[in-house]
Amino acid sequence: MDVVTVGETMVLMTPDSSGPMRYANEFMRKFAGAESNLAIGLARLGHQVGWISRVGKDEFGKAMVSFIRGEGVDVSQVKVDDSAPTGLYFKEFRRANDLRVYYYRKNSAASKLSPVDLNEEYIASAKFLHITGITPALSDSCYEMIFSAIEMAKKHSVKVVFDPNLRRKLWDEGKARETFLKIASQADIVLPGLDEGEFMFGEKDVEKLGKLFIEHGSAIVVIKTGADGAFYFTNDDHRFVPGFPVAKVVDPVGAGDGFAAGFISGLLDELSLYEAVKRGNALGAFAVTVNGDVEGLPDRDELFTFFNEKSN
Ligand code: KDG
Repeated sequence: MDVVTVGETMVLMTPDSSGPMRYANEFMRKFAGAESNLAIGLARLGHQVGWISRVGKDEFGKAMVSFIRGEGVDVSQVKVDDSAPTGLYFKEFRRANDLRVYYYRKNSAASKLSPVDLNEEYIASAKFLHITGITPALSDSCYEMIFSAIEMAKKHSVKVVFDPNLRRKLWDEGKARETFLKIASQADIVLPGLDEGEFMFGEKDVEKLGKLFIEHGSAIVVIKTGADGAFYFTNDDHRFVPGFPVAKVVDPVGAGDGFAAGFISGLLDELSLYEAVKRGNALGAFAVTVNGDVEGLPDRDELFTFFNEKSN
């Protein structure tokens, strides 16, 4: 296994029309979750990825697992729970630059994830463990599970990648900050947006922020600044890597997961940090061009064609 990730995926309902959702009568049904988005992005690029989760014993759970398996992700560690439903969320395109999400995920099957759902050998078989700051917000058992997963990874020298994915609707602010700082101090690689970095350390200046993350314990931190690009920092190096402008952003949700998939793919292919961040930026740009979190993510051929076109 190249990468193992763990977290909740939900049924995603998107109205066919924009505007207030109360007037919507028709919806598209998709699946989305930061961790499975990352897994799908990596699988499309040919990497071996496993997703650990729980789904309800219901039609949505069955369809979700088929979809993620169909994308080439290993789902052998997904458990089916007959006492809780698969989570659901709605994405409302209210008006330009006003996208809202509504969760129906409380007490979902995935919120019952706990340390017993982790198979230590499975985690040990990976090069990277990917986690997000969404999962510890879902329940006490999810919180515990995340720290057990980190502990298992560290025990077997599996590198921990932390993508904060701050979802304010799920958190008490103080608890979120404390949890993110605790995870960041244990992670090898942290991938915050600039706003998330500011949330964690109360610092807006990107150079100072990069330094704070490194002092806090990470070997690599990549601070994303949206379409502009991203800055990477290590103990002895830092650089800005420009992004790829997109003519029309159709759906910004999932851009960060695309970035994480591209960046980790670059590390797996042993690219330089600069090139790995560039691949992350490219996948972020692909993700936003299509409605849905993962539908726009490229396979290897599409990605290389994109880079060739950009260099001509
Ligand atoms: O990164 C996008 C995902 O975060 C989103 O589609 C759903 O996982 C999700 C969440 O919890 O918000």
